[in-house]
Amino acid sequence: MSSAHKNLSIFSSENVPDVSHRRFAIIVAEWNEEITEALAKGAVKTLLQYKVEEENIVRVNVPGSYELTFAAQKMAQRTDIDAVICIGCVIQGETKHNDYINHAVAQGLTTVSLKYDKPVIFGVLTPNTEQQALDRAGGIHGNKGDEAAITAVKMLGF
Ligand code: DLZ
Repeated sequence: MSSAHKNLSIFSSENVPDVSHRRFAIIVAEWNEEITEALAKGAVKTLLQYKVEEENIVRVNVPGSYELTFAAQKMAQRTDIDAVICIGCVIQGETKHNDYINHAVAQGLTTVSLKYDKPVIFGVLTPNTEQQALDRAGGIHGNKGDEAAITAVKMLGF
């Protein structure tokens, strides 16, 4: 399992459904853009690796992670989207702002997933420092965007 290796990009390829004709939405928060772009790149690369057609990946941006929930709802309600991958990075700051954002987004995405009966993936990093984020966005701990994508792929098998 990925976390056992402390490298988020290593995952089991067993029981992976055929997603070659499935359609994915990737929603990317622009806050901490260097990180979220790296995560989004990893997610797209992984979907292509699993034979998803490029034209079946719909990418949209939102200003910050807090807005992921609303955009996820818009995407999940579309009949031509099978799964939604949400990408963000909320770094702990001097205030507790991050806690409010993280909890709201986690709760919101769960609600959207259950309401529309589709996988909605929480690809949001919640590190204490920017270095921890970089380590998980193509650094020493792999790319959490890869893991978000494979999670969406696997959840379509349910
Ligand atoms: C306001 C804010 C702060 C302080 N930090 C982050 C962050 O680390 N990551 C992130 O994605 N967004 C942050 N935001 C912006 C909020 O997500 C949101 O865009 C604004 O509060 C407007 O609703």
